[in-house]
Amino acid sequence: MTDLAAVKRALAAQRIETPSWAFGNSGTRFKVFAQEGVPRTPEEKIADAAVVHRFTGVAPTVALHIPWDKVDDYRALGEYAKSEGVAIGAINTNVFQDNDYKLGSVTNPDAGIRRKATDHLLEAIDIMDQTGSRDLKLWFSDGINYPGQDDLRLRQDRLHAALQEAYDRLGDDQRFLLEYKLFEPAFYATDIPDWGTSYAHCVELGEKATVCIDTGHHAPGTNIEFIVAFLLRQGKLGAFDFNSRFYADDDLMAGAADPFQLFRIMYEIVRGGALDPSYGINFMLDQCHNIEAKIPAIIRSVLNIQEATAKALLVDRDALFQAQAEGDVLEANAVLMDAYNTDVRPILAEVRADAGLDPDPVRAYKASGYQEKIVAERVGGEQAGWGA
Ligand code: LRH
Ligand code: MN
Ligand code: MN
Repeated sequence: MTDLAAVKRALAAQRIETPSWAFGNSGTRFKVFAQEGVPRTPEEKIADAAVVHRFTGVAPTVALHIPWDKVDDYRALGEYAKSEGVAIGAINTNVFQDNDYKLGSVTNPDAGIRRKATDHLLEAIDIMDQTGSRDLKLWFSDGINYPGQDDLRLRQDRLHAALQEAYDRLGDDQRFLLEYKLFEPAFYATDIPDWGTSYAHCVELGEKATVCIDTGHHAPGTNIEFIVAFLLRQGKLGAFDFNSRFYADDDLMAGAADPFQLFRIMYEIVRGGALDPSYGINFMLDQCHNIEAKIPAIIRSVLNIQEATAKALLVDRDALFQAQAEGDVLEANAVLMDAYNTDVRPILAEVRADAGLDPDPVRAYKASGYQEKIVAERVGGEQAGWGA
């Protein structure tokens, strides 16, 4: 039997981090459909993130992407976030939009360009010192398009050297989230293509280096919950970038394409005792809303993750373990599916009501007048960075 009060407590304690870039205009390489009222400054992105937190109660931090969110005074930006009721979360590096990085950033054959890229990582850690951020999220677009273009093994050596230098600069309470991605923009070989490569570099670096799983960064059909279970067992899972995909790195709303997969992932999190913020996993969103309104799409993503989590918490684990131990294949599967097929929206509505929130955050946002206010006040929104 599941303890409903414990389920509600776990849901109330859950935390999800929103990405600053998801509030701005973004698009595909074909077209950016600009929307009215999108943020023009990092402050306005933070203000929108604060609105998501106000309506959901579980999104108190917002990740920044540098230089998309470059400001003169990061301490002041942190203070501003605080005044809005949120805090600055992970700092994301960007070594993928400069002409110098055509042949790679930290794995570039040119030592001068590697220096420039590594300096950016160090600069990001300086920013973390000012914002009080714990997490530095690293994703490298580095790779090659043709066999023979560069030496696969040397590129790993260069990657390690840059990571080690940045790792040595981390403060006591800071850590790496090392993200991987199968392909794009490199098409033949990516330098960190999968969790195994990221994991191996993290092990080589030490305990402050952990893997970040972006759910859109795998080959179709990859069993992501297996990766979650494996990394948790090794103590090397640091974060998620949640989003949905139908084809490649689609960056759609979390839980939109495959809510069952999200449930299976969250079940492994619950099973591993890793849901509570004290465990240290950063549950982030990494999405781009190309045709849908930004703030309600992010609220919807938060709700989808909450629903997957609620279902995972409802799994009768005693019954599941018993069926597994008895080799009762059908019963074990049925126990899991019972939880998945439960309508958890009433439980979440209660959790919100208990926290003094509207049980329906999307509806409450629409009724709040905030969208009309930003459309009226903000003229000439900026692009999130993609395609900028
Ligand atoms: C790369 C990625 C990475 C970047 C973000 C904007 O595809 O997932 O996390 O920082 O997109
Ligand atoms: Mn990502
Ligand atoms: Mn991505």
